[in-house]
Amino acid sequence: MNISQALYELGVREDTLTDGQKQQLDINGFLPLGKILTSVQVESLRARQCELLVKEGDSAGLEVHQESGTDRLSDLINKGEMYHVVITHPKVLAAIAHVLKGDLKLSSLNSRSALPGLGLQGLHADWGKLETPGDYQVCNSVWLLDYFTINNGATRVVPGTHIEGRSPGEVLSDLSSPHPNEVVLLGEPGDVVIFNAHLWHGGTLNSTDRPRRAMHGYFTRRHQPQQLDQNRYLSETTRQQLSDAALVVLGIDE
Ligand SMILES: O=C(O)CCC(=O)C(=O)O
Repeated sequence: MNISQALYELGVREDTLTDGQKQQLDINGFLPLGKILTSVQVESLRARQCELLVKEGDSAGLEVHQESGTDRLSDLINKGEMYHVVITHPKVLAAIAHVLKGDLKLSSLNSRSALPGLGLQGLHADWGKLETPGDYQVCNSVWLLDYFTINNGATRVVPGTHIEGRSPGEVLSDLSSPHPNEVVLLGEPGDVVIFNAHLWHGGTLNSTDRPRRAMHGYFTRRHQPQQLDQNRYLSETTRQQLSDAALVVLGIDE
């Protein structure tokens, strides 16, 4: 099965996104999809995250990356069936497919909690210079497990910066300061926001007394290496749980 057939099988159609939504992704580089997860799904993801952070302790996140000021987990596709919605939800896949021209696979599924008083990231893009402008190679989805508010470390984005093809480091003297055009992504638990990962973005400071929890389903073009080698990490249990179409989205060799 190829990726077009897999996306069709998972319910992605030409009209899964409206023309307005596609335009918003093209022009602004991000698209809030609203509520994608039920409160039961959110609860089960939060509970599993808690459990994994305790179980993995100092090794949590190591498969991909640890970051001070945050709790991170990686390889979540292999850590519970509740995570598989990230690679099977038609609206999410339609938005990713729009940015990546239908040529996609998961790169990694991680969670990132900005800890109280911490979590500020400099503005960055997840890719360097593109050989062909507009030929985007990476696209991200943020899955909110908490409210994202103006002061709890919500993600900020700078609309339109994916088009210009310059990295924030080339243009800005201070990557941590607020950008005059930035938009902070506010939302509710269960919401998903898609953003073109060439867009300048970053986590903000969490000035509350509770962690801000979210997951990042990061996708790339099929010929690119994955942030986490999904073929190497795939467990037999996960293979049994996933449909053939989902395995294609995961980038598993037949
Ligand atoms: O969690 C966030 O708000 C943003 C995370 C991010 O951009 C990153 O880890 O590169």
